[in-house]
Amino acid sequence: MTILGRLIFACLLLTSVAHAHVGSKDVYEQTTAGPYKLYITIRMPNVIPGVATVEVRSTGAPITSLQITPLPLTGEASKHPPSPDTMKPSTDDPAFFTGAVWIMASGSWQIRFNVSGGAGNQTVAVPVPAVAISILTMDRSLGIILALLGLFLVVSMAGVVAAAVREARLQPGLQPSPAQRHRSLNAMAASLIVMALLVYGGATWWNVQAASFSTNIYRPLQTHALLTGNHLDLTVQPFVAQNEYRSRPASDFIPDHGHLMHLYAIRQPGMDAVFHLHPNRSGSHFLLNLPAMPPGQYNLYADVVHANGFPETLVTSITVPPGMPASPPGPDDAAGSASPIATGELGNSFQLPDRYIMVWDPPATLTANTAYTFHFRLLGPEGSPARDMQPYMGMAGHAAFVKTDCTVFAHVHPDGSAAMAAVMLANPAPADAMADMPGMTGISHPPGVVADPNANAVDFPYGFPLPGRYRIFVQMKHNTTVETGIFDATVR
Ligand SMILES: [Cu+2]
Repeated sequence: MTILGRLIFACLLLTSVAHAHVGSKDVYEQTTAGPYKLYITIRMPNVIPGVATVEVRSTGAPITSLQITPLPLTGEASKHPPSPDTMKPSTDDPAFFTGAVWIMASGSWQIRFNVSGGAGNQTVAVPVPAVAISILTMDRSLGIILALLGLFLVVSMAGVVAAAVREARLQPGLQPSPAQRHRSLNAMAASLIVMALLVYGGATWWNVQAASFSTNIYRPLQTHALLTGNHLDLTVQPFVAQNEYRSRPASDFIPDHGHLMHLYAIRQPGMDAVFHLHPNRSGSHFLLNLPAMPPGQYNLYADVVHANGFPETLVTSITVPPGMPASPPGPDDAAGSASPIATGELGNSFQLPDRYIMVWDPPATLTANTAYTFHFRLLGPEGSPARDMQPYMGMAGHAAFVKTDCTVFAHVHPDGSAAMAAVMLANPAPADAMADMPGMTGISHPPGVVADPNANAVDFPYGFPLPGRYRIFVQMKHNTTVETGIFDATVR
């Protein structure tokens, strides 16, 4: 298969591995708690129950003690936190803390941080979706060793039973009679049958447990796309589990930075056209009249957040035919284009259609599973910093990190990779802090809002989950224009 063919093939298979985001389970958050500034990395386990490891870098007021508590994000259990665990400061760097917490059940969780220092005590919470994404399998050689040891146990047990029946009541020095030998053979056969039944029962129990665990493996809600003319109809199917707690409806979504759904459409395989759109809900359908789009196959990544703060990225695809009719884009919709990934890496300075320039100041090296702050700036046509900046959907910028084989998709904000709606559930704002932002009625003022027209730079905390090639789509707004800068990254 050619590289192109393999890419298309991988992209068509992508729905099998997914998460809140796709293939990007760790949570990176940059948060402030009073005078304290924390860069938090939460590495979620692949299996539930499992251990989440937590790292915190403190850059604000000095911290003397940092405690962490895992608890459900919503519901009665969220009001009764267990006793907290204390994070350990690093011996070489007292501003770097590590810790670990057990996540006991799947669902919408938060990790609460109790921060203490000279500037008093503060609390801040980071939402974490807890899902099993793999089954731990036994190493083959370990399995063979254990099977041989098990066989040895069964055979020795039969030997012990046979010897006991044959010789337990025999006087020293005497030989067992033929009748005793006969009885001992019968006893050995009977004990082998009993143990075979025990082993069989154990294996059946194990298989039932393993089958029930495999149904716990997370899959995003099934989503089907139907394109008629330029009318897109996304049908979202609820996930119904025997255990009601694990069910996920398709009708309980809450607005996340002003919209029930944030839909990224990325043309395949070149990733050379991207659209950030906002369909409207009608029952279990999301509807949208598409703007002008170049023809081709598009992967759709739709971010939604359930009422309990559990975020999901729904994945499907559409084929846009040549000459598709076009509707005017919505006020928050944005589009961008670049040369296809196969034609080589884009530079760190991206020329926008209105002659503005978006610049990426990349870290010196990029390695997988490392927490970074991604820094972007918007320059005017003369190359000086843009002076007409506006918040885009309440924030200084929005970024999507997408692996070129489609196995990773993460929609990240200046606060981090957690869904903004879940962050707000985890950190309810006091009533007087409510801001009346257009389209965000009833939602507390999101952190990270830019009100300064000269603030032409944005930071995104994030870490790539896997080595490979990625395309980064960054959106910033100036005046009434939403700009989409596109950059390439190779991660080792
Ligand atoms: Cu966003």
